[in-house]
Amino acid sequence: MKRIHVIDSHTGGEPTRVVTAGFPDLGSGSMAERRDRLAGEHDRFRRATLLEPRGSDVLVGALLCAPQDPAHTAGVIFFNNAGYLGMCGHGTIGLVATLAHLGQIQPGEHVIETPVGDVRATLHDDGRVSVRNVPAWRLAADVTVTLPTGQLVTGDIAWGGNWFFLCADHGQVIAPERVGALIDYAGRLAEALNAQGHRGAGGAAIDHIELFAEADPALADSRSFVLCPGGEYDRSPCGTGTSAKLACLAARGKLAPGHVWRQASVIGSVFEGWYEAHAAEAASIVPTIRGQAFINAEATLLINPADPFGWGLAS
Ligand code: PYC
Repeated sequence: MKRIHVIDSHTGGEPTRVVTAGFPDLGSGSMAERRDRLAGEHDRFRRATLLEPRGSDVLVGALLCAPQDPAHTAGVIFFNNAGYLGMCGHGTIGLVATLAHLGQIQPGEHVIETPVGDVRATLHDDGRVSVRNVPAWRLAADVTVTLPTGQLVTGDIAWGGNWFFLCADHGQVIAPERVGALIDYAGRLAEALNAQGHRGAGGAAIDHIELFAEADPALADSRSFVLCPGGEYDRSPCGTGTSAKLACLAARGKLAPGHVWRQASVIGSVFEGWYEAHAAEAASIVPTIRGQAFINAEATLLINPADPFGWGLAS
């Protein structure tokens, strides 16, 4: 019997399953190198942890790793039902809340290594967590995509730790009762975007779609629906998506450094975000996202070798 120890939390409604023990030893090296080893040699552990029958498509996994630099607090590899994520904002908040729950960290600043770079997470005394993310930038402005219906949608392509297409002229009502329709629509948009040759830097697939609604001043500066790779939507406002949004606002001169932007998710949970100029890269910003996670469960997952679905149902 294999045993995988996990702690579940949610950040603004979006779950994070932190794996604290039970995955294979990935050796040393950067989180990107260890992620590649996990993906190439041990992907069944991702599937067993997140997919049915013991997981669900909405779960995001976070493998807690020893950091490469012993001065850092931890390393992490994020994954979901479809594969691996570069960074994950809500997941980093969940990881920090988990480490605090375990008594492994105290309030203050903690450097966390991710496959796309180090982030600085501050655990506040009230339990909120601020994540100073990897640099974010807008790669392309006003990119037009044609949907199979003939509809033209124009938006920006930006990096916030993952690749995003961000648009507002989609004509969709962004509301929780419409998530099924929004998943379908954003999925078609993602297919069209990639089929029409739009890519992130280095030819990376743009695998997150962010549909913005009209401002809802009583709630936040903006509300959005975010489609993640794997076809599920983010219940949180998406930390990397909010970072990409801040980069686009900064590039358009619509938000000054240090000003707080309140980003709401489709279900109404809110992250605060702001940015600093990037000292070395004028086209980039350094975003910080603040939110809070709550612990839901401490569990041991069991994988019985006799169980035909023990390593997860194919998704
Ligand atoms: O918070 O960055 C995020 C995120 C990415 C995918 C799901 N959540």
